[in-house]
Amino acid sequence: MPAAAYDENSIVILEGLEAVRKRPGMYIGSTDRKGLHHLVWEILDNAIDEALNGYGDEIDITLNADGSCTIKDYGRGMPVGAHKSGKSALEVIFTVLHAGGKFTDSTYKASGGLHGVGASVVNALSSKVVVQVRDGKDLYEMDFADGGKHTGTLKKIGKTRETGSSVTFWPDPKIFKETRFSYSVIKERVQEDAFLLKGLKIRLKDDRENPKEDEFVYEDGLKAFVEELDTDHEPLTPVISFEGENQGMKIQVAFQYVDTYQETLLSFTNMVRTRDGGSHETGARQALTKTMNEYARKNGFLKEKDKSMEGSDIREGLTMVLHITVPEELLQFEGQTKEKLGTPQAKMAVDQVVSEHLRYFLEENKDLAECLVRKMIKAGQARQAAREAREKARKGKGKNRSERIISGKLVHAQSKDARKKELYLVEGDSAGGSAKQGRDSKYQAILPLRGKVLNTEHCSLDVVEKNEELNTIIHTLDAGVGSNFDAKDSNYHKVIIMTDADDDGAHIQNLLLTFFYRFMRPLIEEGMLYIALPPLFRIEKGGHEYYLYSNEELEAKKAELKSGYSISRYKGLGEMNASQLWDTTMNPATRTLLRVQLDDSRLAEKRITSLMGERADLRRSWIEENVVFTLEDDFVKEETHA
Ligand code: 28G
Repeated sequence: MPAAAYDENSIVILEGLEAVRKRPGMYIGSTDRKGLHHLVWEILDNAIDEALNGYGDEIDITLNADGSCTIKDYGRGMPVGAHKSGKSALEVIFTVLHAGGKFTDSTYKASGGLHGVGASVVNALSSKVVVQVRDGKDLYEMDFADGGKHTGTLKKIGKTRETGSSVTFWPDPKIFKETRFSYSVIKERVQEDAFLLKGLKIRLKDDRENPKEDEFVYEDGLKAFVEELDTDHEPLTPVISFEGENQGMKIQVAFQYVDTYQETLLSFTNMVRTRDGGSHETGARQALTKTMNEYARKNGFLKEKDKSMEGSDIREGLTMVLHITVPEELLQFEGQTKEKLGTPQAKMAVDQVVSEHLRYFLEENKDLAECLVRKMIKAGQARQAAREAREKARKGKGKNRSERIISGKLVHAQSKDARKKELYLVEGDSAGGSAKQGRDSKYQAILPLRGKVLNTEHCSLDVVEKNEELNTIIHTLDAGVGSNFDAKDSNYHKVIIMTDADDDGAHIQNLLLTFFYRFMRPLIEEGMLYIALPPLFRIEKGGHEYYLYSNEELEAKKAELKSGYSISRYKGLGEMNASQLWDTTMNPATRTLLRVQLDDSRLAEKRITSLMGERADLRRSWIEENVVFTLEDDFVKEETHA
């Protein structure tokens, strides 16, 4: 090939990678923590693709002490032979921007075999990349530096009997706000991948300050996934699993009923989690409702005059994992984060597969089917009874409905507009007093919490209702509890937990979160639960005062003020007077609230169950971990507040 043509080519390539550096968000979504981990997913996807194609069934991921990440597969090894352009396929993979490599386009995962997409993006956003290829004979190495601006040569550096590829990359600190990989974030994803790809063994190793290792391999796939989700609950049925094909889509389902009233449905499309559900989930729910009702009628559990069972009754206690593989040409995602499957055909396809297999299963397991139907009918009756009781109680109430039930503890807000009203749950009476004086009495109500909040992890609803503290919260919101809770009915559309910024405060937060998570989950799902952030320090200089909310902020302010200041550290809310508390923590114009989010209900559930249980030592470490975790993963700042 003439030199000129080659040069022209390489200019195009450089421009390509430069484009990624100019607008990283286009390719990896963002340059924060999430974007950083996107680099891992890009390389990992390629390794998984090779395994999906049938080459190699193990993958190693290592977080190295020097801050890089290595991913190793045992596939065929990226092709090292010269391409007609003069470059090896390997070099092309790392330097040519693939057209389908845009962030929004994860469709390649469906096709299997479209290798190397994303590797060039990782190269563009890394300060260094080292690639090794093993072909069963020789060990090759090639490296890249500075976002692909420097390309080394492909060298043989040793002998090997293994085959496969490995990629080590150092995320570029000039691009990323944060370059430290999170072991737990990667672990969660990798475990999910292992569940979805039966028999694939993934080893994860942390070689940094705090070395650890995990290995995931599940011969039972989705069935094992459901078992893992349900480890802390009593099963009412075995895990039922099946798969089928419909209109070119492959559908895999596993589910089980356990002894809770919650519903857990995790769905995936082409191995990617669809957090916001979509047409495949709709199809599964539809099939379940239709088939169970059909069975109940046909077998006389529902008489002609009886109303059909509602979907929510049928799904009480259900844990289900659903995985659909959709061909590229049908694939469409919706919603802001593109985590909702839009493909209309998926609804019907899933409905048909689930209905058919479920119908068959029920016929083959009549005793079990009868137990399930009776349980579902009972759930419906309970829902109906609770609804009626609530309605009756409401009719009996005057205009100020909450006043009549609650003890003297609640400090009311004047407004009748629930959408504008906020309920502060405040640790301790003295802070409660300051909050009462400092608040906006029109919209802010105060409920001081005395003593310890009950750990509700292993509590049934009736125990919760007998607990004075929690019962007061339930009646103050007046929106029901458990499966009867309806966030729309809440007397307050913001519930704000306000505790001291210490271990005890964190503990109380956790106990309240456990309660809300288990008994009023829609409050969290609707984004109505918050945590107030009181300041940790106050600095005073020349009559000005500044409130600082973290050690970093404190250091920055100290540096700015240079000298002549005095610092006081707040140990608790009680140390602030009413006006300080208003200024720092309660004034909607200036405060910082953390909105409680279910980052991943599966994880949240497990964390609460396994760590808030009997063992005090575990509970302790959970609290410590959660303080950090809280800020990074589960919470976001309140966007705006009028
Ligand atoms: C370690 C982390 C990430 C990979 C392979 C294997 C092949 C390959 C990769 O080929 C070019 C395009 C389609 C053939 C394919 C090897 C065929 C024969 C491969 C990875 C050439 C890409 N021998 N393993 N790419 N194909 N692993 N792991 O990226 O036509 S990428």
